[in-house]
Amino acid sequence: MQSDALVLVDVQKDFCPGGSLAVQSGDAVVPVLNGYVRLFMSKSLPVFATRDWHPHNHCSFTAYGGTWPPHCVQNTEGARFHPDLRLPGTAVIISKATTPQEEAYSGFQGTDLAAMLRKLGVRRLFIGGLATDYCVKNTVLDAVHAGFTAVLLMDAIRGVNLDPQDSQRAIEQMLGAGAFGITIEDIGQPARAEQS
Ligand code: VGL
Ligand code: ZN
Repeated sequence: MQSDALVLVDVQKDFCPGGSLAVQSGDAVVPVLNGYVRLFMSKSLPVFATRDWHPHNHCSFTAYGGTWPPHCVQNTEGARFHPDLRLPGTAVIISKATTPQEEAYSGFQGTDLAAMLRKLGVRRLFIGGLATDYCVKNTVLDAVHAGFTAVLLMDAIRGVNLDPQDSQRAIEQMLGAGAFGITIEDIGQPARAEQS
């Protein structure tokens, strides 16, 4: 559909195994998201990728009164997208939480994302990535509140789970707010092993 866009949330090294704020099996979203990217590119639909892009002294870091270890610091290795993510050259990168004093879990918060989507005539967003219980959740909820139809990619999300139930609760909250849940088999070919 002409009014669809794919939104990849924070598929960054620091949220994957080996990173400073690693999400369990965070890297498992990568091959699945690559399948969605292929599908959207084949239909010439826009792809957006958000990234957590913190200054070194960001308020979410423990040393500055926050709850997280330093992660996704601007221009560091950990802030890079996962190397296996096949981000198209045409993908629009949305940097968020870029100022020291402000946390922003949502890709819409303090960014041009909504304006860019509206300019393109996008009405429905397919959203997946990291982490289910923080940035995916807040991005999906903001999408719904901004009037977009939000489709949660159930097979391409993983959560931090400070409490083991957090991801499940986040999913219930998103679906309860009006988001739809799908897997790639609902809209494309069944997933196959990645070709190298
Ligand atoms: C995120 C915790 C801290 C996320 C970002 O991308 O979900 N989580 N910063
Ligand atoms: Zn962060």
